[in-house]
Amino acid sequence: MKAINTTLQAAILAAAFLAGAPAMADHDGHGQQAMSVVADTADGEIKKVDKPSGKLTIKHGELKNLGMGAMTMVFRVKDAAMLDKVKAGDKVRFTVENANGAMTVTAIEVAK
Ligand SMILES: [Cu+2]
Repeated sequence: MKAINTTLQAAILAAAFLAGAPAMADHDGHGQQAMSVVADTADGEIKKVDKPSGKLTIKHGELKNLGMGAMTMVFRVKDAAMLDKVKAGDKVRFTVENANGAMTVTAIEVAK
């Protein structure tokens, strides 16, 4: 029975490796993010900075991974410090994650 057990263990290890492979092949160096999180990066223009509620209104270009065309919408920000980096009228390049339906800006920088 020992040989059979070893074969079974090898098969389980192979299956575990294959199941993990797609996460390691993630794009743009976001390999550490959970597989349930979808993210994309787009250009946009800040329309409003709402510090009290920690939200940004951004007119954004297409966010293909998130299934959105160009539009103006309100995003949450992951870190309140992001609200101090931008002001209405700024052209920005930003990354959005859809974490369980909550569109959250996880990175933002003013386009030069
Ligand atoms: Cu949108």
